[in-house]
Amino acid sequence: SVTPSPEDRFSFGLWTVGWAARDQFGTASRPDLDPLESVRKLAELGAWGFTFHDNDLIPFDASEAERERLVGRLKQTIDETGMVCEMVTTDTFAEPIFKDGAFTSNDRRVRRYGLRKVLRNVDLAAELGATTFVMWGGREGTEYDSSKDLYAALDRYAEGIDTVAGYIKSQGYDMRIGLEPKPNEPRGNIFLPTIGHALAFIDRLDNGDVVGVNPETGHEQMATLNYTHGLAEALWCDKLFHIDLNGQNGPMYDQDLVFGHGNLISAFFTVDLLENGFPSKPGAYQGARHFDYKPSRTEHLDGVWDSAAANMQMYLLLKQRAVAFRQDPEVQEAMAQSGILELAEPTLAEGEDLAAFLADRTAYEDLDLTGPSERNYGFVRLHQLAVEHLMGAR
Ligand code: 3MF
Ligand code: MG
Ligand code: MG
Ligand code: MG
Repeated sequence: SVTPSPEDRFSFGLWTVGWAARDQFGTASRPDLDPLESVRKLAELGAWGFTFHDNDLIPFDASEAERERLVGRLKQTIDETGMVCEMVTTDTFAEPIFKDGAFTSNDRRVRRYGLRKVLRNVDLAAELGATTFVMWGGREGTEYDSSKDLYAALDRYAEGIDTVAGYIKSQGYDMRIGLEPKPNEPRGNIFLPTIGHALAFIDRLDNGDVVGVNPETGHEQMATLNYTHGLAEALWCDKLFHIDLNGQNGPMYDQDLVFGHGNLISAFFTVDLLENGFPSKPGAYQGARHFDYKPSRTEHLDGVWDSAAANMQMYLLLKQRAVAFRQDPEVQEAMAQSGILELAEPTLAEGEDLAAFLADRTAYEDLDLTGPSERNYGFVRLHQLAVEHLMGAR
C-alpha cells in the first residue's frame, strides 16, 4: 500500500516542516510553526516518529522553568499521539558563539560550552526514549586553511565525540551516536566531509563502538558521491546508525528537496538497498526512514504538509517498484547473467592457501584471456529493466 502508516517507520525532523524559509537572501516566507502542532500533524499524515534539535523546541535563551514547561508539553504530545521520539540532535551552529565551531573552535571557552550543551541534550534525549543521538558539525570547519591547526582540530573533534560517547556509556543509556557528514555549507569546508572520512575518524576513537554515521542523501551528492554506495559501506562496517533521506540535483547548494524529487534513479537504488538488502545479504534496514528535507520557499502552509506527505509517498512508490524489480524473473535471470550472484563467492577456494593459489596455473599462466575479455556483462540490459520498473512500465 502507498498509504503511510506507523509500520513504515517514517520520521521527520521538526526543523524540516518547521522551516519558515528564512534564507541567505530573504526573510521568512511562512509563519513559524508550533513544533508540537507539527508532531500532531505528522502523526495524522501517517508518520511513526519525529526528531528535533534542542532549539527546535526550546529557545536558546529559555529559562530553566520555560525549558521544563516545554519538555512537559512535548511528553504530553508524545503520549497523546503515540509518536516516537527516535532521535535527538543538538544545535551547535545557529548562535554566534558557534561561528567558529563548537568542538573545534579555536576558543576553548566555546569548546567547553558546546560540550556542556550537547551533554545536557543527551540527558534530554534519554529522558524522551531516543536511541539515536545525531551530531552534525555544521560549523566545524574553515573558510581559510590558514585559520586552524588541522591536526589539533581533529584531536579536539575526537576528544569531544569521545567525551559524549563515554558519557552515554557511563550513564547506561540505550543510545548510539550518528555523525552526519557534509562537505560544505555553512562553512567553506566542513570537517568529516563524507561518509568515508567519518568512518575512518570513528575507527580512531576510544569509544567508537557506540559511534556510527547518519548519512544524508544530498550531502553525499554535493560531494559528487554515490549515496547508495556510501550506505553500503556504512552497512558493511556495521555503522549505519541512522539516515537523512532527501532529494538533490548534483553538486550545488544543499537543496533538501523531497526524497525522490532530485536524482530519482539514485533514490530508487537507495530504497532497493534499504528494503531488499544486498543480493548476498538480503533483508530490510531496521532503522527509521527519516526525512531531512525543506519545504521549498515558494510553498505556503498547504505546501508544507503536501511536501511532507510527498516524502512518504515517494518512498512507498519506490519501495513498491524496488520489490517488483527484484521479484521479476526476467530481472533475476539478467542478474545471474551479469554475474552479480558470483561476486559473493570468495576469490580463493575454501582451504586454498597462498602457495596453492600461486601454483594454480589456470588462474594466470594458462588462463585464456579471450573468454573474460569478451564477456558481455549485460549491465545495460539489467539497468533498462530497473528503469522500466521505476517508470511503472512493467
Ligand atoms: C544540515 C543538516 C542538519 C542535520 C541536523 C541534525 C539542520 O544540512 O542536514 O539539519 O541533519 O543538524 O542531524
Ligand atoms: Mg541537506
Ligand atoms: Mg541539511
Ligand atoms: Mg541532515
